[in-house]
This record gives sequence, C-alpha cells and structure tokens, in this order.
Amino acid sequence: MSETDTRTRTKPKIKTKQPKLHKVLLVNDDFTPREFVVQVLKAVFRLTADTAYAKMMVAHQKGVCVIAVYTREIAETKATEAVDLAQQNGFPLLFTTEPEE
Ligand code: TYC
Repeated sequence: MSETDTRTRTKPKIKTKQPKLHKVLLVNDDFTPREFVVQVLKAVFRLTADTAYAKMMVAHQKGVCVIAVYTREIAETKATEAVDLAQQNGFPLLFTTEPEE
C-alpha cells in the first residue's frame, strides 16, 4: 500500500505588477481657440462633444484638467499627437503626462 506524500513542495511564485497608469493633462493658454481644443479632445481622446467641452472649460477656468488615464506609452503617444496637431495649426496648446500616485 502506497503512502501519501506529505513533503512540502514550494511552487515558485511569479510576481506580476500592474503597470502604473499615467494621466494626460490639458493645460490652459490664452491663445488656442476653445473650439480647436474641443476638436482635439474629440479626435485624439475620443471624447464626446459634451465631455470635450466640459473638460476644455475646466482647463480654461482652473488652468489644468485631467483628460484621461492610460498606460505610460499610450498617455505619452496621445499627448504628443495632440500637441503636434496644435503645432500644425499654429497654436501653443499643451498636454502633459504624469504618473498616478
Ligand atoms: N483659454 C482659451 C481661450 O480663451 C481656451 C482654452 C481652453 C485653451 C483650454 C486651452 O487647455 C485650454 N481661447
């Protein structure tokens, strides 16, 4: 009759970490037309017209507004895309990224 193996087996624990999320921030300026800001938010960040308008107004009134959170690579790509669009149209519109706490 065979006996039950009671030895302890240590299974290697694979540690995985969730990637840190990064915020994309919209920064106010005195030159970029409101309508252009809304167009960029709709095109690059896929916001609805209402959400884009609301976020544009928060940046306009408070100086800055969080637009969305993504993994670092996507946040940086989208911020760059949005700034490039503004530059192509001669506007100083600025988007920045920062890691979430
Ligand atoms: N302040 C700009 C204006 O009055 C509009 C604007 C809003 C610009 C938000 C940038 O992030 C911004 N024309």
